[in-house]
Amino acid sequence: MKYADGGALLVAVLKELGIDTVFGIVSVHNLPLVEAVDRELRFVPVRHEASAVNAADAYGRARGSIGCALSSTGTGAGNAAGSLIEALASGTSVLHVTGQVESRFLGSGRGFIHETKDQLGMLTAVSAYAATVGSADDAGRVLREAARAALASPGGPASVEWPIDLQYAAQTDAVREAPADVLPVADIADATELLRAAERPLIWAGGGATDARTELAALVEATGAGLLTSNSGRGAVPEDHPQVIGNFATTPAVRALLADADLLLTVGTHFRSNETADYGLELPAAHVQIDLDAAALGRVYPVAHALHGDAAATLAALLPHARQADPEWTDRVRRVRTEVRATLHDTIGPQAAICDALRAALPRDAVVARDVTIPSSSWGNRLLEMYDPRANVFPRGGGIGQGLGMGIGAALADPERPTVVIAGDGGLAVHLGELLTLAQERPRLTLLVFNDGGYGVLRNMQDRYADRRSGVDLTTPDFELLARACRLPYLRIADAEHAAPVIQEAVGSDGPVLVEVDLAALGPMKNPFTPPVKIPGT
Ligand SMILES: Cc1ncc(C[n+]2csc(CCOP(=O)(O)OP(=O)(O)O)c2C)c(N)n1
Ligand SMILES: [Mg+2]
Repeated sequence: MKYADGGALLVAVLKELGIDTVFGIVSVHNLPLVEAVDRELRFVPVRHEASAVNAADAYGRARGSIGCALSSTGTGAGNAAGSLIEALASGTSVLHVTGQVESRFLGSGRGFIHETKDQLGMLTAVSAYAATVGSADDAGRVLREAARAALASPGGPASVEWPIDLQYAAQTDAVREAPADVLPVADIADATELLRAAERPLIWAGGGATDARTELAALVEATGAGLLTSNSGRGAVPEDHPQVIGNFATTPAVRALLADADLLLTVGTHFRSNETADYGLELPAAHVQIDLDAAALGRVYPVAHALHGDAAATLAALLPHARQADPEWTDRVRRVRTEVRATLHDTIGPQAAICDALRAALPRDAVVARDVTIPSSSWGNRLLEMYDPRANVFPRGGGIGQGLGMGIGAALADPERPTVVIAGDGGLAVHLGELLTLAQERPRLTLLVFNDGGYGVLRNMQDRYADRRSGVDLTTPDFELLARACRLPYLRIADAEHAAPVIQEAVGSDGPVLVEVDLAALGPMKNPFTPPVKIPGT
C-alpha cells in the first residue's frame, strides 16, 4: 500500500488496532500525524504529554486493548516518561509515537530544534519496546511491531520515534501478517495432587488473572476456595461473589485464614510490597504459582510448584482436578469477606457514605479511575466493589497526578458510560491543566476532589513519626471559583448526608462535574490513614 504521508499510514494502523481517539500535544515534530488523526479519527489535545500517555493507557485499560499517545521530540518525549513508567509497571498497552530530528541529522548533536541526547536510550529505559523509524518504507512494520509488543503479555508501553522528514514523506507499507502468539500451557502434573487433597484452599489473583476470568470463576466455584486479589486482580471475579475476599490480604482475619490454609494457588501476581506488608505477609508452604513470566515464579515467595504458563489455559487444565473444600472452610471464607468489609466501612467514618453512594449510583462496568490519595488507598482500592477488571483503573506504580488523565482516557473509551475520578487536592495539582481538557472535551466524568489542603498521607506519617511537618501543607485553590473559571459545573460534599444526592446528580449528568469533598467539614476517619511502608526505628 502507498500512503500520502506518515499521518495517513498511522491512521491506517490505528484503525487496524480499533483505536478511534488519540491523545497528545501538537508540535512541529508531529504535525503530519496530529493532522491526519484529527481529520480521520478524534484527536484530544491534552495539556501535558504525561497526561496524553495516562489517557491513552486508561483508554486501553477500559477497553481491554490499546491506546495511542502522540508527543514531540525531546522535552515532549521526556514529559511522557513518567507515565510510560506507569504503563511499564502495569504491563498496560500504549502505542507512544514521538518525533525525532530530521533523519540526516540523527545523532549529529548540532542543536536541531528539540534535539536531545540519546532519545531512543531514554525511551528504551521507560518502555517495553522502543524503536526508530528508519525509512519511509518501514514505518508500517515498526508501528505494528510496537503495537504487538505492547499487546503481548506482560506487555507495556511501546515508543516509536519518527524523524520529522520521514513523517512528511510518502510511505510504502508492506503489510505482513504477524504470526499469532503461542502461549505456553504449564505442565500441571506435580501440582494436581495438592489440588486434589486441598480441604482449605485459597486462591490469589493478580493482574495476570484478569485474562482468565471464566476459568478463575469456575475454579473458585469448583473448589469453594476463598479468592484474595492484589489491587490489579480486582474484578477478575466480581467482588460481590460471596467467596471473593478481594484486596484485604494484610488484614488480621485474612492473615489468620492464610495461616490455616492447606493450599494457596497464586495466579499472575507480582506480590507488590503494598499488598504484602512489605513482603512480610506469611503465605502457606503449599504454594502453587502460575505465571506467564518465568522470572516471576518464586521471585518473592517460595513456591512448592511453579507453573510457567498462560493463566487461562493453565487454570482450565487444573479445573478437572478440583474438589470441593471442607464446607466449614467455605463458610469461614464468606464470614471473613463480610467481616473485613464491615470493619473497613466502620474505620473510614463519614467517607463510607461516599463509597456507598458511588457504588449505588454507578453502573457495574463504570470506570473508577483513582489517583494516589487516602480515599483510594483506604477504601477505593478495596471496599468500593469492582465487578470488571476494565473498570479498575489506577496507577499501579503509585505515582500521584495521573488519575485525571486516566479518567479522561477511560471516559472517552466509552462516551456513553459515566466515569468517576477519585483524586486528592495534591495529586490533582500535578496536572491541574487537564481541567481544561475536561472542560474542552466535556466527557461524562465526575471528578471527586478530596480536599485536605495538602499531601495528607505524608502529613499523617509526619504527625505520627516526626516532630514537625515538612513539605506537606499546601495552598489549594478555591475549587468553586476554579470550576467556574473552567466553565465546569461544581458541587460540594461537606457532610455525609450530601454524599448520595450529590453523587447521584453528578453521575447522572451527561458531561463533566467537579465535586469537591471538603474533608475538614466532612470530619475525620476513625484513625488517620498511613501507608504500609516501614520507617526504620518505628
Ligand atoms: C509522582 C509522585 N510524586 C510524589 C509521590 C509521593 N506522594 C504519595 S501520596 C502523596 C500525597 C498526595 O496528596 P493528595 O493527592 O492531596 O492526597 P492525600 O494524601 O492528601 O489524600 C505524595 C506527595 C508520589 N507517590 N508520586
Ligand atoms: Mg490532599
